[in-house]
Amino acid sequence: MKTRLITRRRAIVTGLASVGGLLLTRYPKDLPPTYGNLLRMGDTLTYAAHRVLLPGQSLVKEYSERDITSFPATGTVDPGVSEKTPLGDEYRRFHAGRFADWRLPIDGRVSTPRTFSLAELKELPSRTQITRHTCEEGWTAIGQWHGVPLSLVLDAAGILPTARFVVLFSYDGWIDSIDLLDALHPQTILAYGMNGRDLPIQHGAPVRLRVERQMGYKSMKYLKRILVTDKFEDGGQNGNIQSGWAWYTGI
Ligand SMILES: Nc1nc2c(c(=O)[nH]1)N[C@H]1C(S)=C(S)[C@@H](COP(=O)(O)O)O[C@H]1N2
Ligand SMILES: [Mo]
Repeated sequence: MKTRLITRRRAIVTGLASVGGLLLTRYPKDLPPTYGNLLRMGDTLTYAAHRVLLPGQSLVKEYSERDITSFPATGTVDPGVSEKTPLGDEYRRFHAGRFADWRLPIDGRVSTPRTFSLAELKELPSRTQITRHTCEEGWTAIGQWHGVPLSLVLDAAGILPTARFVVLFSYDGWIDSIDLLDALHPQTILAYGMNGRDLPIQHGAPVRLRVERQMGYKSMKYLKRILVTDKFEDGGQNGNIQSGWAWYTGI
């Protein structure tokens, strides 16, 4: 029984490896950075399928105002209360000052590492989009998001040609990353507004990421820092994929 199980598992693994191999030979650039990690095979399949099937910058569906639904808040709903850490204290101070002192650093593989205040982000050209959010817990909701395209912020910092990933850090200690194709996607925005108002605390104030072609948990709330890298970093202990989340969850 045991041997059969192992054999069958090995057959599945070999099968999937050859799918990976096929994609590797045909689409060498279409593999996720987690490729080769057996526990992350899902990444390889969804990432490769997306990269092969979707034109690079295809847009997700956008809705109209009458489609907007109620929107639950999940995970952290206030880092100032839930995070008993120096980060939580810092967040609480920013919150008390209506985020006037909050700064978003952007560093790493950029020619001009810099920070943005909320006011500075608001001065950049903005985008408004009404999209459907899909949570891995099984609910979806439609909301309107307003903010600055991440591509403009990356441009402003002078992204270097070797850059490949954008790592996001948050005030509740989450660390996650997206690749440049998602980072430069026109609907990937740093949102500071929701449904026509300032982004509420429970939805990620003062600024959250919206990355619309992936599951909801990739849309990091409570942004603290943006790091541009030329190689994949999993974020260590606080990295989302360390806690068992797939790195790529295209929808
Ligand atoms: N920093 C941070 N980002 C986060 C979360 C979180 O707990 N902390 N939750 C994630 C999950 S699982 C989802 S579904 C969405 C929820 O966004 P919402 O609370 O605005 O509905 O944010 C994602 N981004
Ligand atoms: Mo979620």
